[in-house]
Amino acid sequence: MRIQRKTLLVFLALIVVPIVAAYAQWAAFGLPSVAAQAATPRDVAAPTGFPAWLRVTHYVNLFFLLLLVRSGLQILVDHPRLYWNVHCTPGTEWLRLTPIEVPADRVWTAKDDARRLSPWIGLPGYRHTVGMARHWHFLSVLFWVGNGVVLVFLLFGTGQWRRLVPTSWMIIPEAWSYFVYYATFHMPPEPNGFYRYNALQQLAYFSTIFVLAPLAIVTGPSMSPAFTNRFPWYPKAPGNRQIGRSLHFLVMVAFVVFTIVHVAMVCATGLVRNMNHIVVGADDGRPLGLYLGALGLVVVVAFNGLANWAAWRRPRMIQHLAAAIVTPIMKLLFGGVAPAAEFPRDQVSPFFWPNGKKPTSDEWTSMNAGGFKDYRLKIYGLVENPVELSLDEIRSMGAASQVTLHHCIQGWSGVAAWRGLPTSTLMELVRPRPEARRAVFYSFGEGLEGGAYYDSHTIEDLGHPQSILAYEMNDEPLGELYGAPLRLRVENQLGFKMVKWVRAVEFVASHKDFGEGEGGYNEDHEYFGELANI
Ligand SMILES: Nc1nc2c(c(=O)[nH]1)N[C@H]1C(S)=C(S)[C@@H](COP(=O)(O)O)O[C@H]1N2
Ligand SMILES: [Mo]
Repeated sequence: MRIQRKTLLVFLALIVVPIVAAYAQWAAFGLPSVAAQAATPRDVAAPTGFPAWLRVTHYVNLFFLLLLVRSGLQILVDHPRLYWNVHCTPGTEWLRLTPIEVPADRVWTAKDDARRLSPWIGLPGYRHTVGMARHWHFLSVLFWVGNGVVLVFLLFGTGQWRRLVPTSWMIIPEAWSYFVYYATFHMPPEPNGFYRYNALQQLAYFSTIFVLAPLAIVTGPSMSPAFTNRFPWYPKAPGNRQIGRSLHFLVMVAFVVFTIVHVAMVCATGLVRNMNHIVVGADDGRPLGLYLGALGLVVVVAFNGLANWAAWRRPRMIQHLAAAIVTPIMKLLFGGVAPAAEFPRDQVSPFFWPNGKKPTSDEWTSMNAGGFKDYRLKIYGLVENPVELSLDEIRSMGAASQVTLHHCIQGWSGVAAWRGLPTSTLMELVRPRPEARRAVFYSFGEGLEGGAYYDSHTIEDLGHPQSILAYEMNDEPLGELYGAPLRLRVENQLGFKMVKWVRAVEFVASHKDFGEGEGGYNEDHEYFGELANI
C-alpha cells in the first residue's frame, strides 16, 4: 500500500491539528467545564427514549451498512488504486492498495491488476469477483436507502429530530469542549443518552445521518456511465468521476471510523444501560438489551456468512435476484437516456488501461499482418439483409467521431477520441426484423476462461448517436491491444460490453438466445449484470 505524500499530509493535518489544539487548551487552561451541559434538566420539548421504529431502523441500517462496506471493498480491490484525476494514469494515484507498479516493458491489463481480498473482509472475497460484489452492493443499497428514507420521515414526523438536529450554533463550542476531554483521554460528565446527547455526540450522529449518508448516495451515481453521459455536469460537481469514486471511498472510511468510535463509546459509557436504550427502549440496568443486541449481531454475522456462501455456491441465483430487483430500478432511473457527454480533444488520456486477451488465432494474426485487407465483418441473424463488409466498405458507409470517457466495471476510466461507423447506420443497412431485440458482437479474442468473447446490446442502445463500431482511436487506426480492426463504443454502458476485435454481429430476439443465456461472456462466466448502466 502506498499513499501519496501530499494527500497523506492533508489527512494527517485534519486529524493532528485538532488533537494538538485540544492538548494545548488542556495544558494552558485545564479541562473546559461541561458540567452545566451534562446536568441540564431534560428539555421538556425534546423527546424521551427511543421508539420501536427508531430501534428497528438503527438495526436495519447496521445490517445493510456492513454488506455495503464489504461488497464495496471487494469492488475497490478490483482496481486497487484511487485517483484525483480522471485518466487513471499509473503512478498518479493518491492511494494504491497493491504493491505492484505497472510494468512498462510488457502488457499489464486492468484485470491483471486486480487484487485478492480475504472473504472475511470482502463480499464475496478472493480475486476479481466484482460482478457478484456489485449484486450485493446494489441489492443492499436499495434497502439501506429505503430504510434511511423511512428513518428521516419518522424523525421529522415524530419530533425525534429534536435530539439530533442542532438548533443553535452553540453546539460547536460545546462539542469542542467534549472533544478536548476525549482527545486528552478524559471522560467528561455525560448526560443520560436516553434523554439527550452530549453536544459532540449529537453533532456526530447528525453529521452521519445528514451529511455522510447523503454524500454516500450522491457520489454513487457519479460513477455511472449512463447517468454521467446523459448529465455531464454531475461528475463535474465533485470535479470528475475519479474524485467522485475517491469521495465514495472516503465516506465509507468515515462510516467505518464512526462505527468503531460509536461502539467504543457505547461500551465505555455504560454498555448495559446503553444497550437497553437502543435495543429495548428502556432506561434501566437489566441485561435484556445486551442479550438481544448480541443476538442481533449474531444474525448480522450469520447473514454475512450466508451472503458469502450464496455468492460462491449459488451465484446464478444471486445474479437473477439482482436482475429481478436491481435491473428494473436501474432501467427506470438510467435506462433509455441517450449518452451525450463529450470531452475536449486535449483531454485525451495519456495512458489508457487495456483489458482483455488479444486474439491468438491464426485467422486474426494473419489478417493483422496483412493490415486487415481480408477482414470481413459478418452481420447475420434476424435481419432482412445479411451482409459481409470489408473495412473499406465500413469506412465508406459514414463515420462519427467522439471524445468520450470509458467507464470500466473495475473502477478505472480514461478519455479517448474514437471514430467509427454508427451502429444505427449499420442497422439501416441490414434492417433488423421486428422480432430482433438485440445484437450479439462476437470477438476474435478469447475470454478469461477460454472460448470466444462476446456481448450483446439492445437495439435501443445501438441506436444512440454515440454507439459506434470504432476503427480509429486518437486519430490512429485502432491498435492491436485496443481491438483492431473494429471495437464497440456504447457510451451509456460499462466497458465490458464494448467488445474488442469484433468478428461478427448476430441479431437475436433475446439475451437467452446465445451463450449461457445471460447476455454476454462476462455475464455468463463472471455473473456480471446484463444491464451495465451503473
Ligand atoms: N474481446 C474482448 N473485448 C473486450 C474485453 C475482453 O476481455 N475481450 N474486455 C472488455 C473490458 S472489461 C473493457 S474495460 C474494455 C477495455 O477496453 P480497452 O482495452 O480499450 O481499455 O474492453 C472490453 N472489451
Ligand atoms: Mo472492464
